[in-house]
Amino acid sequence: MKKKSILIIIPIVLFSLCSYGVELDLIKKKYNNESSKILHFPRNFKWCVATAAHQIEGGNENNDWWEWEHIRPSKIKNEENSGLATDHWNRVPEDTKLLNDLGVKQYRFSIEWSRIEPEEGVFNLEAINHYKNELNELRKYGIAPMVTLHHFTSPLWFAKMGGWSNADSPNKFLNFVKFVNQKLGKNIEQWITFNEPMVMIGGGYVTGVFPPGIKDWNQTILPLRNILIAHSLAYKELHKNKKALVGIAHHLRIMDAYNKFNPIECFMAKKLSLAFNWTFLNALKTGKISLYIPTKIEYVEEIPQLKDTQDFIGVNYYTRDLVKFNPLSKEPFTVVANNKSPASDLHWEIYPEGLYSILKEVNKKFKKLPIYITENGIADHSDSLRSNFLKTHLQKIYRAINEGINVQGYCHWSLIDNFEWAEGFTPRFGLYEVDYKSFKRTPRESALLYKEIIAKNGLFLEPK
Ligand code: GCO
Repeated sequence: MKKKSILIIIPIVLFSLCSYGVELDLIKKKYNNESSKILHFPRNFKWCVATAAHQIEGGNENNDWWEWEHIRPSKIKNEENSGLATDHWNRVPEDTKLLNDLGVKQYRFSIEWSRIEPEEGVFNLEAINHYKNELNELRKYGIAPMVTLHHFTSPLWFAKMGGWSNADSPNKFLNFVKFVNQKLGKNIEQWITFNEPMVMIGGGYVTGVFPPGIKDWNQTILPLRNILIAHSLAYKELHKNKKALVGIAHHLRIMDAYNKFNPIECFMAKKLSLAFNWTFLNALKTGKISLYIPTKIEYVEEIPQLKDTQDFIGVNYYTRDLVKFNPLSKEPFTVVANNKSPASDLHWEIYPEGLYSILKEVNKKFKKLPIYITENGIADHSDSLRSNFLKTHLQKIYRAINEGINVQGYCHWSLIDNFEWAEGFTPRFGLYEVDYKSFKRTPRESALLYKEIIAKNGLFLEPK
């Protein structure tokens, strides 16, 4: 009897250790054998890297960001502008070879709307053929595309009509999506309609660091609802292809109180997280937009066509913010970085635990949907942090997967250094360094590590 009960107890203890968050790899290490030294990811796990058109192509002169970059006094650090960026427009075969050298299974990139539709209703066949060729290059190496249709930039003609504040903006976007789907849809299975809509709305209408540079909470409502509607129209259009998977790349951040014993900071951190992280995702699940930030904004609207219009959850994860309360200052609440922790060149805290928390939260809220990490990376010009950043964040993904969370893939941001929006070219996010004079791409140590991880479909467990 005794022996039998012990045999039953051991697996229960092991499982409960896992479910109480003991890292599975610690248990694996205890039962050390050759295979347990590698954290093996699922066989069909999609190793990927991500980029965005305006940040790498160069010469995107016909969109709102190009105009924004040339406003004086400049809105961009060091008065820079995207200019030729990394000259990717002229180097697609070369850069696709870098993807193949890394061994990625998937490549997330964006199609620049202002190239495809330079004037309203005028579609550029040369531009669409350029992207058709890019898809052919990828197919040569068996790399699956994940195509982003809107990565922050809009055509100038669209911006001039009021951009996403214009009630007709969803239909304008749909015309573009229909054209791309008609020309390229049969070669693309996975789509991202919008990249980080809350960052685009926050930057464009609250902080003013993105075009159109408005600083008015009340002016966030129209763009929020129009982008959601635009997404739902695109979702329907793209699903004309039965195999299409359509989602959004959401920027999800951990928001904690600066002082965890300060109830006001805890309260506000929760409200900001709910607003920034979950408003959009919840709306695409329930059809109800519910945005509330105390003293700033309150907006609720039911739009039934939004309901259940995402096939996966795209997670862009970078860091954690801390919410500070100072009743004496004009702006009592501020969001700051945690300067007590290791951080990137942009002073973003390196916080891999946050990715695990986000994955658990997404899984709890959207159980049935697969998750793709659509961006994760670090500004690290010396490449002294990126390898450890990769390992620690992948270990958290590994743990989540081993606890039954359905993470299907990981896109590292980014393949190559690129134009980092209002920060200009200084932040270096690339696995490959770019010399902006010669446009030479040079693999960093971290690129070799990522290549090895992909080849092994897993990562080595380091002796502690
Ligand atoms: C974003 C975008 C990328 C950035 C990357 C680093 O999150 O702003 O998706 O374009 O370059 O995230 O900030």
